[in-house]
Amino acid sequence: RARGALFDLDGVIVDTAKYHYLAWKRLANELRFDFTEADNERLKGVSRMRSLDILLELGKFDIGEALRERMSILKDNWYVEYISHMTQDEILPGAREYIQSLREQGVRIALGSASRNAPLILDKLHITDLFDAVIDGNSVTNAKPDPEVFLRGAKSLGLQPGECVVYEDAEAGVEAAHRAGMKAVGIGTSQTLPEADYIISGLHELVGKSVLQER
Ligand code: G16
Ligand code: MG
Repeated sequence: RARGALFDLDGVIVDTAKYHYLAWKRLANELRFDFTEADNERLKGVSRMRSLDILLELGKFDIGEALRERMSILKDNWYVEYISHMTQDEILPGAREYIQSLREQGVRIALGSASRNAPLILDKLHITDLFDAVIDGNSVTNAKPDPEVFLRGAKSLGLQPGECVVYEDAEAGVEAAHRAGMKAVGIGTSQTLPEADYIISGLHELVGKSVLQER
């Protein structure tokens, strides 16, 4: 039986990808090239600087470290402006109910996100209190698929990795979970997440079900 549940943020609890997309597109347009929603798929679950590198590669830009740093700050400022208008209504269906039900069953809950803006997003959604621990891009050195974020999550909850289950929408996150020695519930399809141990289309599917069924 799982004693800990580790949740990714973007794509699992909230769809922040649309705001990342708007901000990255704005940066691309400033640099005079287009950035499509299909391109944006490649950035899901990927760290901020790695995302910038992918974007610059698409625009065929080869620029130095100092300018890359400035561009990432520019993008982040726009992104933070977009998400500062977010409301509780943007929590994905079932996410709050499901996490709440796990808590009531005594399961410990942690966030395991690549985003440095995770605390702000949790605050905007009024769900900070649902988490016993928050591990995000501010405290993690090695991005997914490195298992660091989930190993730290388990540790913060006082649990062994094998006692935790991960909820992820990105392939890199599923890989990170496996490398941490955890089972991964994939939010997506068997096409997008072929390695996941269990596939659901969203957390709403699990509301009212026992955690036993996920392992
Ligand atoms: C999220 C998004 C990524 C984003 C990353 C870093 O990851 O999926 O697209 O690049 O966080 O975000 P920030 O620029 O806010 O630090 P996750 O792990 O929550 O899916
Ligand atoms: Mg994600």
